[in-house]
Amino acid sequence: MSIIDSFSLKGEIALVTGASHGIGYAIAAALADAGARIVFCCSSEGSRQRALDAYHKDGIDAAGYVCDVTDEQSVIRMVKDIEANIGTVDILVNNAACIKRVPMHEMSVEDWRKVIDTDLTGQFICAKAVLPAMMEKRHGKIINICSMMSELGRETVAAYASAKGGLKMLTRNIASEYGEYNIQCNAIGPGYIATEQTKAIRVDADGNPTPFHHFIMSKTPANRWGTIEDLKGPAVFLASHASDFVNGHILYVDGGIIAYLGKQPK
Ligand code: GCO
Repeated sequence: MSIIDSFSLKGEIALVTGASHGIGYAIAAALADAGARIVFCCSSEGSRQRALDAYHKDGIDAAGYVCDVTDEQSVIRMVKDIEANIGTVDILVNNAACIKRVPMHEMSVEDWRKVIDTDLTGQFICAKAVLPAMMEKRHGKIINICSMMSELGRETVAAYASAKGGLKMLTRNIASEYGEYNIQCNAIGPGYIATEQTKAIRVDADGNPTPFHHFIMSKTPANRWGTIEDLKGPAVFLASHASDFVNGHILYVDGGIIAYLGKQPK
């Protein structure tokens, strides 16, 4: 197989959760660009329709489902419908997530549980639903979307960081338990990416850079926020045969922030 062919996803079916916009959409578009058939799920019929329009406008023949990844029966129904009407899932990208930025001592248990359920339990449910067919086929790629918060904490994101830290270990455990079935489970750990999810900490009400923006610039060797484009190549790599011997790896796409102590004061 040529090195370029090893990155091809022709003939593969990819399920990307939370892929109506943002990082999930960008990763789905990249996998489609590499040849995969895209199936996505999102949280409402409205976002499904808007996403279908966007995918079709981008020339991507995607199928979309409304699915609550924290509801196992909803996920099982979706995966069974995909298997019956499209085919078995070769690639699962566990992207669906939420964040609630609240000082931990003020966070309600309900909000804590919502974040853990969506950002960790949902990934377990989706992986569990696609694993049997992958085991049968002795082929599968599971890509969890972790975070630099899988490694580092900061104020107000206790639930999110705990979920993303747990997702790092779920990634390693799936890799350990299912590697013998030729299933590789890895993760992408985005750094600070300019998306809707980070807008509130990036720009103030007047559209000016926040103090947090300048702080992140001082902590990121690349001296910029990442873009969703920066995540596309790593996603195709981890979804393709090019990574068949990469398993249990968290690939940080973070401009170097985790490696860096921070810019020294002049
Ligand atoms: C925050 C940010 C981060 C990033 C991303 C980093 O509040 O610190 O939202 O969590 O979104 O998850 O990997």
